[in-house]
Amino acid sequence: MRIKIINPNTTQSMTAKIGASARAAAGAGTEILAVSPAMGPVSIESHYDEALAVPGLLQEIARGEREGVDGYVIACFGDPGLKAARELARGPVVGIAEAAMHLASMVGSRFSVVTTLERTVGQAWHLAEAYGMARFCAKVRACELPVLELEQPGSAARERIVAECRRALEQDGSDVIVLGCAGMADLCDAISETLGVPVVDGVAAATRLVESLVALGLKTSKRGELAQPLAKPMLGLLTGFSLEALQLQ
Ligand code: 2AL
Repeated sequence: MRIKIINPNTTQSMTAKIGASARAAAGAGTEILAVSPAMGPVSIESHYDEALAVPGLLQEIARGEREGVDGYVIACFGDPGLKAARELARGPVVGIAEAAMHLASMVGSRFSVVTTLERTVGQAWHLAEAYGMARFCAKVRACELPVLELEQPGSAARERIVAECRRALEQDGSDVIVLGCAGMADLCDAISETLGVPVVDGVAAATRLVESLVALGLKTSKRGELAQPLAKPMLGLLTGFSLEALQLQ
């Protein structure tokens, strides 16, 4: 099967890291295509960034549909554009926050999310509530770490994340850590080994979940809310986003 992992930000080094994490998680015989959109913000750490990342992300879903991709992962912890992507895709689409929170709820009693900037904490709570996961979420913690610092060799990112994870286990009453950014994917095993608790990287979690859904023949339901959007003209800068222009009708 072919699974497309879309890093909705446009930083190629992060896309390569995300692709490596997905490949390490995927089973033999699964082809992983890791991409970032042709346009959009270099990192996503505000509602504005998130909104502007979605058009490029949807172009990648549309391209995947034309190429017959079996399923998709949205590899940003805000799960931007998840429902819109499901409307375009025939196969399953899973967001990394959604995947990580669900799997974390199955391997412990309560999890703490450790994320980047304090300003993204509200969005993580919003998703936990939307997914019915808030009752498993003890706390969402931020390291006050801009996303792109995770890409800088020699930055203190890893130490700051480990320190915050330690505080989470000591103070939150949690027994599982959820990493709150796709750019933390490469740190997962080392943090788990250091702390001795399960640490869930959403990229690996979502990749395995999409594989399972595809293997089970479970596609996105096209009855009701997630049916293909109604065809209509799009004006201005968005003319290329009509279903006709995307060759989806
Ligand atoms: C993210 C993420 O996963 N990718 C990105 O650009 N921003 N999430 C976050 N909480 O900062």
